[in-house]
Amino acid sequence: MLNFCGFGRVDKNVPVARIRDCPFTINFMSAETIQPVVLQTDFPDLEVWASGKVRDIYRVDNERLLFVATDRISAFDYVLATGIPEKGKVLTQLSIFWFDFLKNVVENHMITAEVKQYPPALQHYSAELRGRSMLVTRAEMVPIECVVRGYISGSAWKEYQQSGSVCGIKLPSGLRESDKLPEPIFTPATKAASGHDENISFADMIKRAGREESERLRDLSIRIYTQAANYAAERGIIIADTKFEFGHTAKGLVLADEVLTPDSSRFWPADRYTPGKAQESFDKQYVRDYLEKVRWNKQPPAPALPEEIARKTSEKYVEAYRRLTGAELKP
Ligand code: Q0Z
Repeated sequence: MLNFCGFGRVDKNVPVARIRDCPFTINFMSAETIQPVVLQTDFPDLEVWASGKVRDIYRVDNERLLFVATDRISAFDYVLATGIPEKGKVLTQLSIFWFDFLKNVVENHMITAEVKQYPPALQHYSAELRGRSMLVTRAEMVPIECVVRGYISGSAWKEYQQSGSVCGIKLPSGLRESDKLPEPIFTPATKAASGHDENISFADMIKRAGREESERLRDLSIRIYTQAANYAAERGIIIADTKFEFGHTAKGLVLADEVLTPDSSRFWPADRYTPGKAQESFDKQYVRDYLEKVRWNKQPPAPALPEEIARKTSEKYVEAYRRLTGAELKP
């Protein structure tokens, strides 16, 4: 059983917040149901395949896995004590949107997200799984994080200031933090023992994955990013950078894991874009501002968030989903 949790480890002994429809009479005409925030999943008859800060993967059978996105949120490397309503649904449904949007460019690992089409053994979890899960084909994963950057930020900005290069790619001099790059660059990384990703050069990637595969992954990653970032820009969201994961299945090379979500990418609100400094985060800015305000020392345990911060953050995730897809989040 793999565990990718690192710092954000969720204690499996903590009681589970099961999702159960929670009826509240809103008015005389209708009884609406409120879905509780999901901090943990627990499917006792399924084997955990991998667990991350935000998502849990279960083994369904030899060929298939079940991805479940919780409402957990991480900031400054730790999972916070408070969940963000709807966040797991946004991550799942945004990935589904992008898989469809990108199907002309690349195959993907998704089988279905319709719970009714899941195997019979999963049907008694349908309430927990609806809207936030995906049945996928198990893949032989490529052990490289395929990162594409259209703007200079984060670890790339640090590397550039020290060396003028990022992952061995020489960049023009005089770039400011958050500047748009002349063209998107491919900056692969590996999962280091520390749990943090370590940037590697393309030459290093070739040593690990071979030339043909590396060139294919690089060209595909750049095409995917370019198509998605151009689309998002028309909708007021800058995708500054993003991380893709690929795997091999019977279909050949497929796009796997989550794609182009706020958790795997930097989303910036285009109308506030101001190069020369770090940018506001589309989704996590209220959370970061709050954690700075209370002067959390960034050591565990991570604090809880006030209800208003969680609610406003939830609204940002849902807004990103709406802007990018033009549709409402499904329940
Ligand atoms: C993805 C990860 C997560 C922790 C394994 N189709 C696939 N087949 C086999 N393995 C994976 C996939 Cl996507 C796979 N990860 C990354 C995701 C929680 C780690 F939700 N690990």
